[in-house]
Amino acid sequence: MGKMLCHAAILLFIVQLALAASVEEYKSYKNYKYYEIEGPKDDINALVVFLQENYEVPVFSIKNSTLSMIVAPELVPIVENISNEKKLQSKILIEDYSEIINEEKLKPRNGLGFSWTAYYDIDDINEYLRNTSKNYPKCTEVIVGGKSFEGRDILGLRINTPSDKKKPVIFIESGIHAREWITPATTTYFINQLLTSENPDIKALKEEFDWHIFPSINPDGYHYSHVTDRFWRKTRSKRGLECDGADPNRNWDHNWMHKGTSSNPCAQTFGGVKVFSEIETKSLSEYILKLENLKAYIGFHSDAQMLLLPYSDSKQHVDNYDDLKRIGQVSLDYGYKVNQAKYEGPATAAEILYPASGGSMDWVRHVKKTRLVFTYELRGYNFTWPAKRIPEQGDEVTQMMLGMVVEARKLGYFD
Ligand code: 0X9
Ligand code: ZN
Repeated sequence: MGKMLCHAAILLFIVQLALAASVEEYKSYKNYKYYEIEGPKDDINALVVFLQENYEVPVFSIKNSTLSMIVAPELVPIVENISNEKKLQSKILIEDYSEIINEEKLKPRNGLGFSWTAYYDIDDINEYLRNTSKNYPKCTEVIVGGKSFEGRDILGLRINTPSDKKKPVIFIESGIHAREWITPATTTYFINQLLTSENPDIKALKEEFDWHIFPSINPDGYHYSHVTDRFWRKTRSKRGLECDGADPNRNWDHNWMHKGTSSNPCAQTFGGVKVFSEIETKSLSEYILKLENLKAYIGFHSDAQMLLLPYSDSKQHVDNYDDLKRIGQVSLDYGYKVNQAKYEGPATAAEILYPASGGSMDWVRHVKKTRLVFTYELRGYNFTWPAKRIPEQGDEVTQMMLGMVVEARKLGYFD
């Protein structure tokens, strides 16, 4: 008996150790610097390749030969040395990035329920969807778009006001990239607008379509970006000792692994071990395949401030490119009127961003043959955006959806 108890105690100790090791600490990004570096294209590219191959750079982007990135304090001497050697113009714009991250953090709930002046983790978003379906039982229902690796349901809200007619379906995919927090926030804002706005145009927008809206289709990654690493992008799938996760916007079964994607499991754009290796993309694709009368598929990302058209890995234009360009331009014009924020495009990602294969939009267009597919890259600063300014983008996106529908209808896409 004594021996058994002793074994049990040892076992308990081992389990506790394992649990302690598996709880990852919150990554504060204390003293991480935000850099902008200008110089000849080749030198800039060489710097990015060198840093990426040898160190961890959580966020970087290159626009008009300016490199923006967030780097760890211990990397500063290395970046400075290379910049001096190559005569690159480097400046630190933010000395401590943790201040930006903390500013964005959850506010206390104050018993006021869900709002659009704070960012909420996945459980709160799902609770909002469930509560909303209870508050609007006649025209809404909670829908399950699929499953996540950690066993969460991918929840969405269907808004379909009762009618004798079969309505065109519009699908909204949001939050495929975990760290793009503004996308779930504007998506729930848009849901709220559809359900509560007194504006006759928005009321018509609600009534004339069968909306399937998913604020966060990568719920594990989104949760991880709240509790552990603000700049997490991928899913949270695990493959033994390999780096966790895969990029869910490189994992769909269209031209998988062709361009703008990596076979290195630690890379931000890791395409997965095979097509649809991620349960999130596989199960959501099955949901989409079953949808009848799907007329438009909209994806929300941040923060390139662009409107992207299919296909993402080619500069070749689809047969209805001119229509998509016209519809997209009207959508952007509607959005512009709200805050005078200018978006690039509409154009293919290969033309104005970078070529990237295996994305959801391309798969929907190619496999499901949906004629209207758009990816909106919303606004932001290195994937952050002040919580108090969520309504600004929420109103912009609402008008963009209205403009898209108005012009697409004119061109006969919902007949
Ligand atoms: O790289 C991406 O997946 C998107 N940019 S982001 O900075 N939000 O990660 C661009 C998506 C373009 N569309 C597809 N690749 N389908
Ligand atoms: Zn994205």
